[in-house]
Amino acid sequence: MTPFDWEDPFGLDAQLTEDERMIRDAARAFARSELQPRVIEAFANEADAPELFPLMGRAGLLGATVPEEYGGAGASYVAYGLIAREIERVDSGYRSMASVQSSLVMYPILAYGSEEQKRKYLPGLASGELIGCFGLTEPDAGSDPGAMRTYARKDGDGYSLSGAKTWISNAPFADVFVVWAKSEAHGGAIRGFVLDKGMAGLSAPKIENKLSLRASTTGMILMDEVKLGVDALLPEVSGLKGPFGCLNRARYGISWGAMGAAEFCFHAARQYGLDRQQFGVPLASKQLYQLKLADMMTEIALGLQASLRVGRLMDDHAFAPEMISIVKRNNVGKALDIARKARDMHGGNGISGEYQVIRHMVNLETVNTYEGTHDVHALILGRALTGIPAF
Ligand code: TGC
Ligand code: FAD
Repeated sequence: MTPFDWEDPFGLDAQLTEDERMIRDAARAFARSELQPRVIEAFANEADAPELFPLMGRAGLLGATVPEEYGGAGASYVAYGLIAREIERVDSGYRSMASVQSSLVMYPILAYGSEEQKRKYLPGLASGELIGCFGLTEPDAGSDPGAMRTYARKDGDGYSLSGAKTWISNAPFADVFVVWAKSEAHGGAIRGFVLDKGMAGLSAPKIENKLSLRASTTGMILMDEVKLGVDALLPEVSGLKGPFGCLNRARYGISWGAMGAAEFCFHAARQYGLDRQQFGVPLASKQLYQLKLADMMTEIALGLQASLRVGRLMDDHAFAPEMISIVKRNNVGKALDIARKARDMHGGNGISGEYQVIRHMVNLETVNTYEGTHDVHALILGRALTGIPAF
């Protein structure tokens, strides 16, 4: 009989390719040596960390699925998910920084950009010399991005872009801004534009005092008649399917990342229960404690298998966006439950930054909201189930 491995109940490791295992191990080593030592202080101080991008780039963690000719690793979507899991095992904010760069900035340039745009931006984004952000959400258009007001007027041969985006990861220190706007020249259709830091009329103030995801910098993108040439337009996509195509990739990565955060909390709660004595015995000897651990292990094992399945389908170009809604919604919701339980199982120590479970817990509140809220993904599934859009 095969011995049971509580850290890998369904043998996920054996379902990976040699390359995927190597990438996973490199991401794990990087997360341990570069991210873990700085995260407690970074979260406490709400510190900006643009210097992490070149480090992540050198470790091959940015744009993993992008072809090598543009500076990426040409790796599988499963490998990309494994990277997200290892980074988010440390902090959801660090995973956010990397997944925005890979899925929301590099992907649209690769999938919808001109050859010139790909050559201009992708190698620098892959190495982390350039930092990217993605502007879809607006103050009055969050779950309903089709209600956006940002507008590109025709201006000579090019465009003049005005509007405000909010809650934008990486924006305050970004070099490259992928912004979605309604375009006069295209009959009001939503189009993607690539803006460069320093353009007249473009600013990106930081949103201060977040109580979640504090290790990741978030800001606004303010655009006051920013003049753009025709070469700023992403030529190959029109309509909301442009940004949604990027969100598919990022949401999928989040489904793995959230499991990484959950694994951290589960492992911490298990060890705490083995070490902590109450009533003369380890807490882990109590049935209620074991029940919670069993539930955690079960949800993580199921969630990882589901993400692996969706990743394999993405690699085969055979996925439906609804599959991604299932894994984003379920894995993040389960991770949030696990983090809350782990916080409780640590007793008073659970609220201390040193034990780290409460940081994961408050981070996962954001993860549950961004990239489509938990309820919006339920409605996407509800539409698929009934044929009736209930948004
Ligand atoms: P709807 O009518 O459903 O669709 C409009 C067009 O888009 C197409 N489409 C998709 N294409 C590809 N992938 C998908 N997942 C797609 N979903 C829809 C659709 O076929 C249609 O195409 P066409 O050619 O017919 O025009 O659009 P709707 O306006 O009814 O919206 C529905 C809804 C609510 C599901 C959608 O708006 C939604 O997903 N809202 C949530 C918004 C969201 O997720 N925002 C995320 C902002 S970015 C972010 O949070 C980054 S955090 C990053 C980090 O730090 O990690
Ligand atoms: P709302 O849409 O106002 O929703 C509020 C509540 O109403 C939620 O509970 C929601 O589920 C519910 N609700 C909404 N519509 C319905 C409905 N039809 N039926 C029932 N309930 C509904 N955006 C970007 O573009 N780029 C980024 O890089 C980015 N990074 C982010 C980083 C952070 C830290 C955060 C917090 C957000 C980020 N976002 C980003 C924005 C994020 O995607 C939005 O916050 C999210 O899409 C929800 O929009 P909203 O905040 O306007 O909430």
